[in-house]
Amino acid sequence: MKKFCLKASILLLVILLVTNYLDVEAQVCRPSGTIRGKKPPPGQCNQENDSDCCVEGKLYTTYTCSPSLSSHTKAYLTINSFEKGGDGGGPSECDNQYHSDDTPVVALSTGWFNKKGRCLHNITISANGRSVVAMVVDECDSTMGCDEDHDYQPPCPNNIVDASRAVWEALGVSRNNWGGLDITWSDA
Ligand SMILES: *[C@@H]1O[C@H](CO)[C@@H](O)[C@H](O)[C@H]1NC(C)=O
Ligand SMILES: CC(=O)N[C@H]1CO[C@H](CO)[C@@H](O)[C@@H]1O
Repeated sequence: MKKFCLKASILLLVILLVTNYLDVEAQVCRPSGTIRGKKPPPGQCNQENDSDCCVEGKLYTTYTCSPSLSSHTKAYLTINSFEKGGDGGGPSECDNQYHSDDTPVVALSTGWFNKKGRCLHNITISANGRSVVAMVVDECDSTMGCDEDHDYQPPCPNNIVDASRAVWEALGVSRNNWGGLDITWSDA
């Protein structure tokens, strides 16, 4: 009986070690939860430039992590206004200020924002054979959404670089294609 217990616990230990090792190896970013959409009150949720509004009852996945970084991390570029009254909501989280959309600034998904760890650091964004250096000024919150603080927009996916129009211009994207683009980025 005693011998069996020892064998069983060794086996269990091995299984735990192996699964733990595989997890670290794969650097998987799993969802952290879900949010159920609430209908924006009248006049809320600025739909300027195709911003999404939460749909009542719809489930949105949340993340505290982003995909792991490489020298050319794949991401999805979206457009945001960092100006007062724009679709970005309040001032930027890094410096509590608004920014002109004529300057190349971005918000990053929560995991990449790294608890303000990239605040006011620059990243290089590449697409279309061009690249642009942009400053990180804000978080695209992957952990929360569908509330007043987030202008009743859904939580951010975990792989977003949300950029001012200056970034879109610098990448040479024609105006009617602004809004969504596969890019790669790295720390500048
Ligand atoms: C990022 O770039 C801006 C504009 O070129 C520059 O003023 C700033 O010092 C840079 N930030 C860092 C941390 O290098
Ligand atoms: C960030 C951005 O491009 N905002 C634009 C959204 O649309 C309005 C109206 O077309 C423009 O004036 C903003 O510049």
